[in-house]
This record gives sequence, structure tokens and C-alpha cells, in this order.
Amino acid sequence: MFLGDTIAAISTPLGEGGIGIVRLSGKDAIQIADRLFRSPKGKTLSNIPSHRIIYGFIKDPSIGETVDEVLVSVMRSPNTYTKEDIVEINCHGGMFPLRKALELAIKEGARIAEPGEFTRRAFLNGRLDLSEAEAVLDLIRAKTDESRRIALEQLKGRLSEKIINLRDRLTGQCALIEAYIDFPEEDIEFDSKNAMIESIETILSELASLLKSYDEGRFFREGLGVAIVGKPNVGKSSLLNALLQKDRAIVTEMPGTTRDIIEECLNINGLPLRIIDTAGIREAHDMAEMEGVKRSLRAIEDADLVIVVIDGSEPIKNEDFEVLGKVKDKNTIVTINKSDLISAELRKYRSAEVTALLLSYSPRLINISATRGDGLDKLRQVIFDSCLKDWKEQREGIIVTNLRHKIAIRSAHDSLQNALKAMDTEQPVEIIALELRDALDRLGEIVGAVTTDDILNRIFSDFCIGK
Ligand SMILES: Nc1nc2c(ncn2[C@@H]2O[C@H](COP(=O)(O)OP(=O)(O)OP(=O)(O)O)[C@@H](O)[C@H]2O)c(=O)[nH]1
Ligand SMILES: [Mg+2]
Repeated sequence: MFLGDTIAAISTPLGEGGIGIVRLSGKDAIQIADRLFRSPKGKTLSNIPSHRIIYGFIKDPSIGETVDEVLVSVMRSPNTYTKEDIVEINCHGGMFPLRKALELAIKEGARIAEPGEFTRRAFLNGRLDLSEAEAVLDLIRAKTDESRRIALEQLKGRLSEKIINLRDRLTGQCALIEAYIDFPEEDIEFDSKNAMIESIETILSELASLLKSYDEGRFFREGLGVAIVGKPNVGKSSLLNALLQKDRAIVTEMPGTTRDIIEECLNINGLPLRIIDTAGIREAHDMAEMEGVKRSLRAIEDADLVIVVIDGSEPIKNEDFEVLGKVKDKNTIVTINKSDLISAELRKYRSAEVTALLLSYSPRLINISATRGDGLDKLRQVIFDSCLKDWKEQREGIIVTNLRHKIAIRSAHDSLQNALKAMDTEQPVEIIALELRDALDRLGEIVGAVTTDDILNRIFSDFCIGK
């Protein structure tokens, strides 16, 4: 990439809208825009103060034809998104005015921006560090208010601050250990060795809590995968419909109605859910059902949380226990459905023994009625709590949501553990220093203190053009 040139792109989504914006960034942005812009009062962009917006027209300079009526904002370096001069041409929001304005900017010397290049320049020019630049994309893609909040925290530098702080402390330890490399005749004193171990252990536990926050953060970003499973006819599809509050899946009184999995999105207290209704699990009667059951089992495997539905209006069957057996390693909620039909007589089938048995599969047992809506508020709360028990406390802390960051933190964590092991087994100080340096580099990758073109290309190619 060549930072000396001026880039341009349509920065608003394709399609029709009230306005659309062509954005230019680079040292010639203002001159290029000036060659296309005509103000009725004869003003030029080069002469207006920074961060002002000015009314006029975009004209094709070669033939003098007016292309669009526009408002143009001029933002001069360094107080801009990229730290370069930026011009934003607010056109009418149709593809033709926008394309034409972009085409003219290119003709006058700008280059079409690559995906994410404005943000990449913001990073290369030091306005954002790497994790902050990534947060821009998270913010654009946020699916719920909670994911927006987490992305904004990261954009404001909360994660960076933490990583920089950890790196500072690690650098201190590196300097100490490297001093011993320089003076090999000195042995590490007992006290300073203990202090070093203590300091590394503290850093390790802070890294571990960042790693833990990843799972919870991931739920907010990608959605929590929830599979509704059970034997046929227990009311799985009815439960899906009730949670979605729409008639999404076919419900009939015939067992074996749902053949394929049905996936829908739902939001509980800001937590996005990908909720999946599955075919009833039983000895299949035909090929299609067999495939359906296979898919149900796969959905169980992939799910972060499984809701097992049992028909409470009849005695619990072996088939129910077979389903429960298949989810025993999963995070599970057991729902006893059709509570509206549970008469005093039926209730006695569910003896204390059966309840205890069900509780041995999951501590979360809820009576619901999918058709009447009973127990659904409680179910929603239990879904939320079962994955985010400590969420309220965690909110105060920093949340890692990005897989790249998680991998880097995990490697730093591993290196520090190796360093401690090396200290414990009296290995040469060079080995310890190497591990500490490695941890330092891995953490540096998160904020971009240590980076390669390859990492940057991978990150910014995910962005849209114009951002
Ligand atoms: N009374 C009552 N009936 C219910 C309730 N939930 C479901 N049903 C009825 O139970 C029958 C089966 O419901 P479905 O939602 O199709 O059950 P399913 O588990 O998806 O069935 P398959 O797709 O065949 O595995 C339908 O007749 C529903 O109306 C409930 O809470 N109360
Ligand atoms: Mg169904």
C-alpha cells in the first residue's frame, strides 16, 4: 500500500437513500474535490475553514455538465478519521449521482479505496490501534445493543489499555531477567525470583480472566446457539413459535411433523440467540425422518445450550430418557411442557423420584405451556442465566470478543506458564527470557505494536469498501 496517494470510495450502502456520500482521503483530497465543485457564491474548498460544510454542485470539468446538487464537508489533517485531509461529498442517494461523482474524483487523480482502507490508514497514521480498528467493524456489524456497547468500549480503547498495561508489567520482568543474562556470574536472588514469580502469576490470572470473557463475549457477537430437542410431539415447534411470537414452524398433533431443522434469531435481554427447532428423536420410520434425526443429533452437538422438551401430560417415557442421555455432556435446560393439561391425577405420575431423576440430568427444570405461554418468562431468564451467570459482574470487566485476540492471549498465557516452569526447574535464564519475550510479542499483536502485512491484510479485507 502507498500512503502518499489519495483514496476515494462511496461510503454509504448501495441502493436508494436520502443522501449518499463519496469520501476522499489523502493529501490531494481537497484539490481533487475543488476541481469538481462549484459553489454559487464562488467559494472554493481550499479556502474554507476545516470542519465546515458548504453547498454547491458537482460538475464534470471536461464538459461542464452538472452531475448533482451537493453539500461538501472539508476536514483537514490531522483531526480527521484517517488523520489525513478528508472531503465528504453528500450527494443525492442514488447509484448514478454517486458513481458519477466517484468516477470524476478518480479521473482527477484519486484511487479507488481498498476494503477497509480508510480505517487501515487511521491505524497506520496512529489514530487507532489495531484492536480499536477491529472494533470499528464490530460496531458496524453489531446485532444487538449489548454487542454495540461492547464494540464501543473496545473502540474507546478499554481492551488496548489493559493489554498495554500487561505489556508494561511484562517488559519490567523481561528487563530484570535480561539483566542476569548480561551478568552471568550473578545468580538470581531468592527474593527477586519470588517477586518475579508472583508478578508473572498475577499477569497469568488476568490473562485467564480475559480468556474466560471470550466465551461470554462471543455469545453477544455471534449469538448463542440453542437447540430445542425431544421425542416427537412433545411441543418443540410450539415452543419455538411461542418464543418467536410468530407462527414459524408447522405444528400438528401428528408425531413426526418437523423433518428438518429450522433456525431463527431471537433476542433475550440483548443476548442474540440462534434458536433451532429439530425433528423429534425416535426410531425413524423412513429415510427422510432418519436424515431429520441425524440433523437433530448434529444440532445437539453444535449447540451452546440445549432445551429438552418433555410432554408433561403423559408419563415420562423411555424415549425421553434416551434424549436426555444424548445431551448429558451439554449445558441443558429441561422443560416439562403442556402444563395446562397436567391434572392432579397426571401430576402423581411425576413422583418425587422422577423429578429427582430429571434433576440429575439438569439442575434446571421448568414447567411450561407452549400454547398458553406459562413459564416462558422464566425460561427466557434461565436461558440467559445458564450461559451468563456472572454477567452483571463481568460487565464491569473487559470483554474479549475477537478470535484473533483470544488466540494471542492464549499463546501469551502458554508462554508465561512455560516461563514459570523453566524457573521452577532452574533452567537457564535465556530460556525464561525467551518465553517472556514471546508473551510480550503475542500481546503486542493485539494492539498492533507487533504486526505483519499478512495480519493487516486479513483484518482489513473483512471491511466494506468506503470504511
Ligand atoms: N395443550 C397443549 N398442547 C400443546 C402444547 N404444546 C404443544 N401442544 C400440542 O402438541 C402437539 C404437537 O406439537 P408440536 O409443536 O408439533 O410438537 P413437536 O415436538 O414439534 O413435534 P414433532 O415435530 O412431530 O417432533 C400439537 O397438537 C400442539 O398443539 C401445550 O403447551 N399445551
Ligand atoms: Mg415439530
